Amino acid sequence: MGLKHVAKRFFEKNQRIYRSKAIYKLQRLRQKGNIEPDYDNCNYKDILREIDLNGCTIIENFIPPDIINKILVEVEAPYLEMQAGKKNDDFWHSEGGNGRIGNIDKYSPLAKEYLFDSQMISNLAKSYVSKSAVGFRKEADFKYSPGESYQADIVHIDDWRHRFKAFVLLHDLERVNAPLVYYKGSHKSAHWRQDLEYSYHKDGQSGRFGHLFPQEMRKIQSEHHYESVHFEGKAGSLFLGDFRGLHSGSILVEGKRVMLNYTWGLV
Ligand SMILES: O=C(O)CCC(=O)C(=O)O
Ligand SMILES: [Fe+2]
Repeated sequence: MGLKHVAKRFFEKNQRIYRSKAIYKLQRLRQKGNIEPDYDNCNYKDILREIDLNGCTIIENFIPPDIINKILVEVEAPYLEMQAGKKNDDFWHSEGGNGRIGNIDKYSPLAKEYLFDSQMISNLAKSYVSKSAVGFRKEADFKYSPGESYQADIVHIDDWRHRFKAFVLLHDLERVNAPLVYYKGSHKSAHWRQDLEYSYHKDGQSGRFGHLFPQEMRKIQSEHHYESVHFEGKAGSLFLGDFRGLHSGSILVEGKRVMLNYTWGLV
C-alpha cells in the first residue's frame, strides 16, 4: 500500500485533523501549479494570454459542424438509453433537470478524437496549470427540463485548486438555452476568496462548497464589477477557462443544452 493511500485512509478516519488549517496549507503546497502561465512552452500564446487576463476565452469553429452533429448523436445515445431504464455506471449526477455522464469518451470516439485527445487543449491546460496537470474528468452535461434549477446555477468557484476547463457546444445555443455564465477577471487573487476557499476545504461538499449567497455576490460586484460572459453561439464553439473564477449555470427557458465538459488539474 503506497504512502498516498495510507494518508488517504488516515484522513478519512480523522476528518477533524484533515479539515484543519495546517492540512489545508499543506494541500495548497502540494497542489501548487504555475504561478504564471508557461508562455515558453505554449503553442497558442494569444489564447493563453487571454485566459490569463480574463479567466476565459471563446473560440468559434473549434469542431466543424458535420463532426459536431455526429458527436451529438454519439453523446445523447447513452443518456437516452439511461432514461429508458438502462443502468450505467458512468452516470454521475442528476439533479434539477441537469444530468452528467462521466467517461463520455468511451461512448463518443469523435468527442475523444476532437476534444479529449486534442493536443491544443493539452498544451494550453499544461501551460496554464502545470506541466504535471492531467485531464481527469471527461463528461457530457445535459439539460432538457425548462424551468428547473440545480446547484451549479448558483454563482460559485469550482475549487481553490487550479482548474482548467474546456467546454464544447454540441448544438447552436442562445440565451434561452441555459448558457454557462463566467465573470471575467474573477480568477485572480482577491480578498473575497480567502474564506470561501478555506471553507471549501473545511466543510467540503456538505458546506457552501464554493457557492456565494446573492448578497455576497452583490458586495463582490460592487467592488470588482466583473463583467459576465455567456457561453452561447454556434455548435462547435469552445470555451476555455480557469474555474477558480466565478461562474454559474443558468436556467433552461426552452429547448435543450448539451455540451462536453473537460476538466484539467493536478491530482
Ligand atoms: O451547467 C453549467 O452551465 C455550469 C457548470 C459548472 O458550473 C461547471 O461545470 O463547473
Ligand atoms: Fe462550476
